[in-house]
Amino acid sequence: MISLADTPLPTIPRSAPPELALPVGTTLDRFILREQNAFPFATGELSQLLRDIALASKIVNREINRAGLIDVTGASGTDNVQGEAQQKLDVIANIRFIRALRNGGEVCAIISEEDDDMILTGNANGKYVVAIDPLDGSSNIDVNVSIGTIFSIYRRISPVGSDATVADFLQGGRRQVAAGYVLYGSSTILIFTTGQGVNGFTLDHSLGEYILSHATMQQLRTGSIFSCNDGNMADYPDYVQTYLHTCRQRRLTSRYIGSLVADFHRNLIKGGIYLYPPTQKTPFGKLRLLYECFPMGFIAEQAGGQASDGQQAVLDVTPTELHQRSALYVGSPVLVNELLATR
Ligand code: AHM
Ligand code: MG
Repeated sequence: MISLADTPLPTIPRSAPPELALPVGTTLDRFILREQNAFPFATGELSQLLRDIALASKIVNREINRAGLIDVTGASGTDNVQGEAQQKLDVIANIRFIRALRNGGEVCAIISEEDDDMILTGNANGKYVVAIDPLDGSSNIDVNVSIGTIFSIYRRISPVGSDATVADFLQGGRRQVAAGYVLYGSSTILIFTTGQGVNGFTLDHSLGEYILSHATMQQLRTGSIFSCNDGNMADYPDYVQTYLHTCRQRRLTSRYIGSLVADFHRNLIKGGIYLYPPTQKTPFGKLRLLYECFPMGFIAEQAGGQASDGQQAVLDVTPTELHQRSALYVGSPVLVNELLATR
């Protein structure tokens, strides 16, 4: 029998800022409150917004888990703004997140992968805007493979009390105040950053609570995994093909799920590089800058990783359109730099 004396004490990572260091096992609510208290003038609105996202993700998680039972798999019969067929769960997740953010009151506008136009929430006094991919990795929904939610939060630049504008979303990746993702995998995990490092919270289903499980996450400097859609190889820029050839020569491991969240998360923990280069079909890259590349770039950099569009740090790309696409190379800094050195 294990006695309490045998149970190892919770670890506080040495790199966590002292005011934010909390032991593994802390609830998300307590963690958010502690982060908020570290900022003397914080009003609690961003904290509430993060709680709204967490709540919506629990509901989406429930829908995903029941998917096979309640006829929510398969195509919905509609297309999104990119002309891609929407899955029923894409649509359901979109509704859940928008409803949570609208009801919360802190958000004045949302852009979503599933909606052509900016959505005004009716909360003109909300100080924040949110860019979201409610359910990423659509092709995996029907086959029980990991999928995710990705979100990015900005403080609005338009006057509080007025309607939000597109410019609120086009501030640039370095102006994000928070970003994160939820991975619906073998467990459900919420990872986010507010610019104070990256922390991960695993959903304890019996409690219905997210619990701090991955404190102060650090991207391994290097690794042995490369992740890309090999079928597109012939379309990739020459330098990417050359780099991938060297990965094979070095006997690195190829792992590709086809869900950005899942591929990114694995490489964050195990060390590796994720690549989505331009292709003939998607000459500017497939991934969306505002709700895929920027949030993942912010998380990567906060964890000590690197994210590039092939020309510059992805966070330095100037956005001009809400649904703009970008190439993305992200992960362990040694591997990303090796790739960029082959240009
Ligand atoms: P989605 O937002 O429509 O799901 O598309 C984004 C996804 C990423 O999660 C994934 O990395 C990529 O598209 C997979 O694309 P492909 O099937 O072309 O490899
Ligand atoms: Mg997506």
